[in-house]
Amino acid sequence: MFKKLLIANRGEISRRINTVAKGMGISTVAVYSDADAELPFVREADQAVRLGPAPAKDSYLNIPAILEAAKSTGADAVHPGYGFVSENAEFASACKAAGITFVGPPPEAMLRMKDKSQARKLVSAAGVPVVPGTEDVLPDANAALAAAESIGYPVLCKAAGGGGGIGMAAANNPAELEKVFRQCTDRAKAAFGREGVYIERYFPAPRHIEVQILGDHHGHLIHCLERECSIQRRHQKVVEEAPSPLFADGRNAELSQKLFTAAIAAARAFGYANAGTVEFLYSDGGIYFIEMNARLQVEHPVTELTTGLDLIGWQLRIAAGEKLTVKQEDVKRRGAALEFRIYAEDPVKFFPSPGPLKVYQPPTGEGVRLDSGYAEGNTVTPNYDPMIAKLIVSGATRAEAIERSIQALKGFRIEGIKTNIPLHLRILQDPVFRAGDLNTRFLEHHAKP
Ligand code: MV4
Repeated sequence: MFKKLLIANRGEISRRINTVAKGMGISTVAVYSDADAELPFVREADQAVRLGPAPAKDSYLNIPAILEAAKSTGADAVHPGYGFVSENAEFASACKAAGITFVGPPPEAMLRMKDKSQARKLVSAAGVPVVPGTEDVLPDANAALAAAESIGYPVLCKAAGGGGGIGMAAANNPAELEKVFRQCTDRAKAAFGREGVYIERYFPAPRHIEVQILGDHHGHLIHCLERECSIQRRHQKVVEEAPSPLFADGRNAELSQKLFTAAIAAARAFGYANAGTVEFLYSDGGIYFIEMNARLQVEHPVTELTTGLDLIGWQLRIAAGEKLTVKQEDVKRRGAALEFRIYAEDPVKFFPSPGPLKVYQPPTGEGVRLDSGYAEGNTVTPNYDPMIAKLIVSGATRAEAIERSIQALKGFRIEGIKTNIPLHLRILQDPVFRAGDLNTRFLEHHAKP
């Protein structure tokens, strides 16, 4: 096992990785920017190294500074967390070249997943259902128009270099497609430096369901069931849960098996190892691969609480070359869990709300876990993502987890900044949410003040 782990991240995930690593006898190094010097993750690690000024490009995205911190402290491994350098194949390769283990998938697998059009082609060849669409990026608008005739309208134009919804645009007819194709190409070029665009059949209100994967470097690969992440706003997830209400109580068992089989086949096609997530859309009774993420996801705790697996612990053991000793048949669901992302933002207008946490008293209770990046007295700065904590609540059933969640959210005292806790309470009171009838447009129509 590693002797010293550098955690190349901040906030709640840095703290969580620190706790797990120390529990395995690994000593830890935090890295931080000037904006974060006072936060708990900095003082809780065994050592802490300043990366640079507040802007992410100077600190948490500053690859030379991170590598230097790892070398100067003698770290033998780096855990990137999520976001920042977590899906950067060049960073993973640079770690390897410096003799430091990157806790994540092989850089080659990361590169295979990066181009969304190539990823589609690769998994489709492996028998994974993908959204009907083009095999490759399209040379021009005429090629798009021709392809759309066989796919059928509406279609969605996506940037191959994109992901996470950046640069997508839908078209209902040929005239719109011509316009949207140019827009999407221009945006792809500006955002990703590459103009490749492809089209898919557009599902107007799908569910977003993803499958957790764990694989070791000895060929053993398992799935750890699914999470539903349909409750989001502008591609920012708000509430996630396991199981998906679509599959709760043994419903749609055949479809869920199809989903898990597809996820494993996709991960194998990428040559995946370590923890990863395969994302699918569900629409009209079918599941369709959209992309695979080469990182531990923000919402991994709902999987931990419902399977009993320690995902970060397995990431570290797998990265150290150990065998994944969990068999597929050992992965069983116990109960249900919901995760609420607590954002420093206005709960009605969604404006950011940085400021001092004058009062910060998290709730406790049966089945309540809080992964928080902040403590009372800290200041939330506008430099990074507005997520300050994740409240994860489990119960024997979804209904029990929902009731416990309402209690916990009502008991969460925060003064000094605005948070989206009132939004979470509105979601939990919504009859459509309670019925588990979710899709990615839920917040456009429900949980209104
Ligand atoms: C789609 C789609 C509808 N039809 N693809 C957005 C993020 C990116 N990973 C893929 N996304 C979507 N792809 C087709 N063919 C709708 C979305 C989408 C979405 C997907 C998952 C979670 C939230 C979403 C919010 C809006 C749109």
